[in-house]
Amino acid sequence: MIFNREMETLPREDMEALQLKRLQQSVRHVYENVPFYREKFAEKGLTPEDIQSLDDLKKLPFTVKKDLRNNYPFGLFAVDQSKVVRLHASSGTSGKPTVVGYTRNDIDNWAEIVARAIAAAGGKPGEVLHNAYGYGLFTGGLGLHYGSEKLGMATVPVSGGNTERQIMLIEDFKPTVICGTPSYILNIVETMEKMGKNPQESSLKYGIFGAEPWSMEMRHELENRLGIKAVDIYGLSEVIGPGVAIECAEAQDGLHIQEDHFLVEVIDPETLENVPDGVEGELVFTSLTKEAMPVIRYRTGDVASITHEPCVCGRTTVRMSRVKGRIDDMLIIRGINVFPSEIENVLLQIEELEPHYQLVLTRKGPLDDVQLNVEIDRDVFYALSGDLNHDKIKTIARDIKRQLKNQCFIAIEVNILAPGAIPRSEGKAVRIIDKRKAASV
Ligand code: DLL
Repeated sequence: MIFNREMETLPREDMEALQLKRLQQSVRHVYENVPFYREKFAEKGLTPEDIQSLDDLKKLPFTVKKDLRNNYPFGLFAVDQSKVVRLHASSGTSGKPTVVGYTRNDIDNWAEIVARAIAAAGGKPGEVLHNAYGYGLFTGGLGLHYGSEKLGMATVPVSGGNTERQIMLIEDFKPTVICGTPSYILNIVETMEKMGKNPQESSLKYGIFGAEPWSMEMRHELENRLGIKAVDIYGLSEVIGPGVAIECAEAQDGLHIQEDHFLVEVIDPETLENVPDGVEGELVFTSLTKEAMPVIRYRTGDVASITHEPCVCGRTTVRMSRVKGRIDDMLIIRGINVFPSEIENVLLQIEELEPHYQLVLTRKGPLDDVQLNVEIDRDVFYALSGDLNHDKIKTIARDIKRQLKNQCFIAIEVNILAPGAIPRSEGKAVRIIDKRKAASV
């Protein structure tokens, strides 16, 4: 067998026994090899012997992104540098990036994790996979690449950008699976349509989309326009990269966490206490098999919930809900909390709009102000002879405001722009333009 399906269907007791054994090994590994962890454990009076059950995980300190930055570049590595065969880094908006390292075993495990994920999403050995995630320091491109090869798929390492060429390759190589950020895939679909092609006639059957939040409405949009089944893949560099969790094509209802490699918790970000199944909070992961850079209770900043309910696909692993967004990206509009993905879900239900939007944050006196930029549908735009002051435009803007009020309980200003006015994504979409800092200088 190419990959270990058995691990996805283990009875709970067996999974938990395996997790405990691996947790104890990981804790010992960091305690013995990473001064940062040894010091943090010492502050709490802990040694690896204190981890006798999975519940003891709660005794361990959290790790946050700042810890990675403070130990830049290799301070959290738990193996000698001669054992490290790959480095990745996430860009980071300011200052130094966060760096992660992998041993050969880590790369092999990661490939297996992603191979499983692609198989769960519908990929099959012998078929072609078009990989439009960016190759480079970002984990998306190479992460999907190694998994796809491991599964036995002919992998097209096309990366992001050069969209017309991608479309030619899709026509000629006839992939069944396409991978990329949902926003970039939308860009590909739109470009196909502009070129007079019918995306539904392509060979594609499955999409594996992630690396950014996307709403259910965006899923419907991509599935309908491309004639595929689209599943959500989740991961982050600090924990390994893509493949930490994946939706199955059967249910498309929550992402199966690859629990033999990652232990999940959901915490209340204020109290830092664990919350029960079904309650939203911040995802926290502990790696169970990583050698080069294990993480203990890594706070992801991502908002989701988990469930132990069985899934129709037969996998027994815990599932997480789709990620609503990062805590940092949550907008507070006159006391109401809202994530851009929730706004997206409303916008995509409105027929007269293109599925592109941006939120612009500014400061008005002491208060934050949010404006929503959206694009009018191409056909509507031409029917109105491109007149954005037309009464019909004002009616549409009012409708958007009403829907946002009804469904997200927020009141914000809406600017309707011409088709194509919002920059298209070739990787992770920029949904929030934050002008507040610039304004206060
Ligand atoms: O985005 C890894 C990845 C690549 C995942 C390809 C899926 C596909 P980073 O660049 O470190 O790694 O960014 C990780 O992206 O903490 C989330 O905030 C966000 N994210 C990743 N997947 C999803 C998803 C990769 N499916 C950060 N839904 C994470 C929502 C996601 N957000």
